[in-house]
Amino acid sequence: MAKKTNKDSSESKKIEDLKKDHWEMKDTTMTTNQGLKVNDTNNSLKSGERGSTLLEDFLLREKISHFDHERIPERIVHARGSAAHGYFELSKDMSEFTKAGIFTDTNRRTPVFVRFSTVAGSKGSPDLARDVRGFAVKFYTEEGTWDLVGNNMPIFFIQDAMKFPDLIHSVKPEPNKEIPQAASAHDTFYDFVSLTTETLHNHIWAMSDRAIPRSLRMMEGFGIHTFRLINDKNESHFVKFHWKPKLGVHSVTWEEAVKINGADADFHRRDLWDAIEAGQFPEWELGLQIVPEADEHKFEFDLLDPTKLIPEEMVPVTIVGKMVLNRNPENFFAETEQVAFLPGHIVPGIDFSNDPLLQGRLFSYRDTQLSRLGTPNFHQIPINQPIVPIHNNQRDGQMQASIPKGQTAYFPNSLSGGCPHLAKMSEGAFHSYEERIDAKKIRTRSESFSDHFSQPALFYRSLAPWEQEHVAGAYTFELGKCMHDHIKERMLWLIAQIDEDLAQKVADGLGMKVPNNIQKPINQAIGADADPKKHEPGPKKNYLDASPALSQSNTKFDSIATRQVAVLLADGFDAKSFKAMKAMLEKEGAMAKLIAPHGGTVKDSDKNEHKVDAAIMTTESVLFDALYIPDGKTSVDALLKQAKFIKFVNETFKYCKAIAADGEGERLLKASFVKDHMKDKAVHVNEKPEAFKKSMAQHRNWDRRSITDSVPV
Ligand code: HDD
Repeated sequence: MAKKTNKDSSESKKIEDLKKDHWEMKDTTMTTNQGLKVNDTNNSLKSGERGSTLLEDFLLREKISHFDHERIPERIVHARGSAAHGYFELSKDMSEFTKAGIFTDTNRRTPVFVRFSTVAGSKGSPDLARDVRGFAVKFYTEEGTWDLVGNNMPIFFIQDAMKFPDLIHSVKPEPNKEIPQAASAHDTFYDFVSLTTETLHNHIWAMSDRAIPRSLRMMEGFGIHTFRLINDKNESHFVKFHWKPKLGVHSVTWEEAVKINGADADFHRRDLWDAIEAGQFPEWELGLQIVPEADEHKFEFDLLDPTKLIPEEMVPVTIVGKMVLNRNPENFFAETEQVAFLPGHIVPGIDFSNDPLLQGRLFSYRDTQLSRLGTPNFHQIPINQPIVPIHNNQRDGQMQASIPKGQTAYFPNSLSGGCPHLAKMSEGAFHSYEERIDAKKIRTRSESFSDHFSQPALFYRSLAPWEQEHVAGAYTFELGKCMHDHIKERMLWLIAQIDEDLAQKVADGLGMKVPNNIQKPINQAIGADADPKKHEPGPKKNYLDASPALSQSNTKFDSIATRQVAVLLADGFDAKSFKAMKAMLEKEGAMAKLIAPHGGTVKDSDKNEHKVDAAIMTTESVLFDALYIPDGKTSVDALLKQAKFIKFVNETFKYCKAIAADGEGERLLKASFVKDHMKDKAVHVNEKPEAFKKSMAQHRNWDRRSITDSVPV
């Protein structure tokens, strides 16, 4: 078992390590990269005041040349991302299953660096694209670095890494016109999906609200693949990793997402940064689903198939610890851009399974860092360095940043006393799990991977009615953006295999019929000589009526912490009602943001000045979780003069958010669509702040949704 460590010193190890590479601007004089003091960085060296610039100007050349090379290739997928530092702390000793120090030492705080991302869009694409979110965690453990490179959905689109380039080429902008950016709603993606039925499970998740999170802090994370845990007796158990957010799983609606992308393309990035700066540290529990080796074949699906989840109702998730993100990076490029995650980075006590998607990933990530970061020495970049020392005979290469001493760079040697010498397993060396293998070398897909409809159907059945409506809306939107009817028909036929009502709703929206005599789209993920019948997805099976854990309607609704409340006000607003509401919001960790007809400050009825957070022209309702209008005649008179305040109220109502008004504030509601819905359970006029709090904690009042289509915004 790993030795016990001190909690605080272990958490700060990576932070201290990074400090060696920090440098500050404060109290410094400008120099060149050679340390030469610079006295003019504004003018090039010329032959006379109005003459040509001289080639001799090394100051100009150094500055411009460095600038010319400032960019590196963006990630081929997951280019758009945001990251933070933090720690993982174990609460339950798991030494029965694994010898990994991170899962056996409850005294340890393991430093982590976590990067969240969208998949399809470029580096500058908007945050609220309908997309899977990457959830990559780098654990700097005492036994070396472990990367858990997951997503916010528990399954993946394809079963074999060999299909990854096809999947990504189909969803990326179409190659002739480089359109559309950060969007799956186009023909090539649906051409591929409809011909590759294994994609349907991840695809229906991507059509659900999971693909448009309210915040990166409010989404789950999953390791997806089945991995192995290995204990000190070298026994293996299968395991799946789950991250569960403390704030619950919450999303925005698609219409909001579209508007947020225009109002604040950095919505998620800003939200993560601001929460950490405000000391509201994002937090997740880590849960493990553990399956004994002996139970490997007890399921209706194959544990090695990454398009399948193990319902929590079949194998419970054991919470073993928590992760807290408590520090923003110092520099986006040095840390967030240059961090390199590799699923192949594991530590003793954790091992791979034969999932063919995982196996291919073990190659791809190292390979991609070579072109992205340009050198096999990418592990020397500060953010990528482990917190334990490295000793081996690998040498040289571009950007070698360390200076290995001595005469030898080979093993075995006697000239360096045989060092670095090999480590025994008893000294903590890694040793691959000795899985027994007796098989033919064969290029095929296991027939046990052929059920493609049962789990999408389980997912859809498990959703609340409002979630199901969002799924139907998403399919309709996405297919509505496709130009080719034969692709839409194939999709409708496939959706009908998942759920006939769902297919009918989508067909109605598209103005089409669900085809029943279509030539079945066969599973094309097979070789040219394989027998398609053996791989054809059969009709859906029902081995579990519903998995409540899959629905966001069963998430946490116990807190309004970090929620953003728009307070609409102008000079003369009532000091007393505002103070009571603000006190409640502050106590609960929510943020009151003052929105006024102008920037600067506003005065309350007691003549106190308050700083305005945003003038109405610079902000939009979709950036907030709820709305409050304090009492005050002159204040509300001023709000009524600008139609955008009424739009603000209408939109807040349309997207089913909580609204509160005191005294005169009711007049703004009465001037809006809300006037006929004052009895709505999440509209609070002259009620105690507690009532507003309860509605906000529900995230949305979905009961309202039957009327919201008619709200004119
Ligand atoms: Fe991948 C990046 C997650 C399958 C090839 N992937 C990347 C990132 C995440 C994932 C979160 C961004 C890491 C970061 O923030 O730097 N990828 C997944 C998950 C998968 C998956 C959860 C399936 C379960 N990926 C997958 C396959 C392949 C790749 C099958 C190739 C065969 N992924 C890559 C890559 C990337 C990458 C091209 C691009 C940038 C990078 O690696 O560092 O190698």
